[in-house]
Amino acid sequence: MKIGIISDTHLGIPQSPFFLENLKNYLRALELLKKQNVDLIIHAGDIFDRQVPSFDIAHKILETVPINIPMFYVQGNHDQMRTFENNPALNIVKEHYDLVGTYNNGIRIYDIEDVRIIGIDYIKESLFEAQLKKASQYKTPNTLLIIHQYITPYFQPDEIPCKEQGFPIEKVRSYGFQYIVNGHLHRPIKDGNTIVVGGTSYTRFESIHFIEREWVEKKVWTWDNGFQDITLETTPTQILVGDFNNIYIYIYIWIELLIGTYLMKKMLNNISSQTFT
Ligand SMILES: [Mn+2]
Repeated sequence: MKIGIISDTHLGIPQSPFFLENLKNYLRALELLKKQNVDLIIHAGDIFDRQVPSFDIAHKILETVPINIPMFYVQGNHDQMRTFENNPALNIVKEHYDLVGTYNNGIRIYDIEDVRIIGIDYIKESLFEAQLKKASQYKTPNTLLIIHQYITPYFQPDEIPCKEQGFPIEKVRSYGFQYIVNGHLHRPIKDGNTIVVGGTSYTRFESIHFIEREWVEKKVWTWDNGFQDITLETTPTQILVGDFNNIYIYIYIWIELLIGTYLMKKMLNNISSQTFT
């Protein structure tokens, strides 16, 4: 039994030129995993880019990029959509994909053969340990824990502008899960039985994840009693590096969002999955 793992696809990002590239990378990632004959795909969060996306865009994207493999998904900080009730992101994914796992006490659980998958949706760092504790009550000897958090040392607090300090991986490990999968951070890392999946996408924050502005290699993973990485062939895309303390950057981002959303709607009317093959 083989499981495919992807994360941070940031679909529907309304900023050009990321929108089309991210859609292409998502399709490429799914194709790679299909070739690996995976029985399940784990998505470690941030399937969509906006908490408040245009729903017709979200629907159209998932229609354009279909998969016929069940998906286990935890919600990232981007796709929680806290301004709506009942997590519409989840409902949109459910409508188009075979979304597996059920919530028990706020923890998402799915059993496949002798493997248990436990997912914790993105949560403020101050509340994360309580969720971990809850999740650990459900663990079995062969469990994959899926989270979407700022985890140190993979995350360095000065790396991106953020209010969180970062939660230490040692503390996560102390709860005894056999395998740990973290989304959220876009640079792929393997550290024993822990992986940071890394995003398939380009976003503005990506630039800050660069080491001396080199392109971050994008990866998807498989799990079969251990993690294996597969490099995703991508088209490097020009990224604007912003000074996030500068108010003009925020004005620029908002203008870009408005224009980007308009362009995206126009583009979506003209594309189909054929566009990417
Ligand atoms: Mn995230």
